[in-house]
Amino acid sequence: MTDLRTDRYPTRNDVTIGIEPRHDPVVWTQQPTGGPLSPAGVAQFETAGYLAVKTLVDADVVTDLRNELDRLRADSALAADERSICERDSGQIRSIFEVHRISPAFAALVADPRLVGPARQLLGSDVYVHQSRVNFKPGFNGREFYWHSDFETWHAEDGMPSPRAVSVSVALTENLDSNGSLMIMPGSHRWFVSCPGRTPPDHYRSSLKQQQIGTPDDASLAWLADQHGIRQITGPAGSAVFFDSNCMHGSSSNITPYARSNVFVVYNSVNNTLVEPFGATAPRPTFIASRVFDPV
Ligand code: 6CS
Ligand code: FE
Repeated sequence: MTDLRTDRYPTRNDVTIGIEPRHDPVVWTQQPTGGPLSPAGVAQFETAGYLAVKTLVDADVVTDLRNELDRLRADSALAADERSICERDSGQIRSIFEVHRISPAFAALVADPRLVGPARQLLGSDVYVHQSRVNFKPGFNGREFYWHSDFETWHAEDGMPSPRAVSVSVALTENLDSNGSLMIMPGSHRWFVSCPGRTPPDHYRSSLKQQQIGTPDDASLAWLADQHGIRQITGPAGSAVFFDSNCMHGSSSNITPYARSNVFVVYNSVNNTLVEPFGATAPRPTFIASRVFDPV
């Protein structure tokens, strides 16, 4: 069946790969002062595509979430669940998806006004949880997350129409410049980079371990890095970063003894709910991309 929709962000599937200006706003709110972020914070997010917060979550909540991490990691039934993704070589747990439906502690976190408030403010609407996950990035064996735009994947594989979604990454262990902390190209969110290749069937079974399809070509990455630079986001447990769905970001492998374990919550606007994928034959499972759009 030919897809007659106009695709405003064509990618993969033999489209001409390249870099196009973003066709949508970054900050959707009508009242920049109508929410927990200061006008300066909103402006910084708009310009850089991300906003780092030194202390978003209190130490006692971090302790609870860390204990929860240990409990989830030790749960053998969960290890066999498709929501648990193992590292390609060590077999250690790399990520657990849909933690907000698995764990009451993470369910409370996604509803915490310190996370949801800024998301509603930036997206200018009610929001629902598109995806939640813990990325463990264990010491010694935590493998990289190669450069990518989340929105490119969510558009191609989940049918997300526009980049009207924001991720919050909360550090549950210290994010150092040595243990594979998040790298972002500030300002890259204003460009949409179409990627080469075609989406294989059940792509998530490999992409969540090591993403190859949906990563930009070297020339586009080099151009973006030359234009915008690369910033490393470090901070103590409890620190966080809000970042736009279309930021070019990635993180290196962790060969230090110190795990870099973060929880990621992705809020999507209720005005941007998923349709059919724009660059894949079938939608991904709902533990990766929720198709229940009830506002938080
Ligand atoms: O495919 C996804 O939805 C996931 N993959 C990456 C590398 N980042 C976003 C998300 O966790
Ligand atoms: Fe990502």
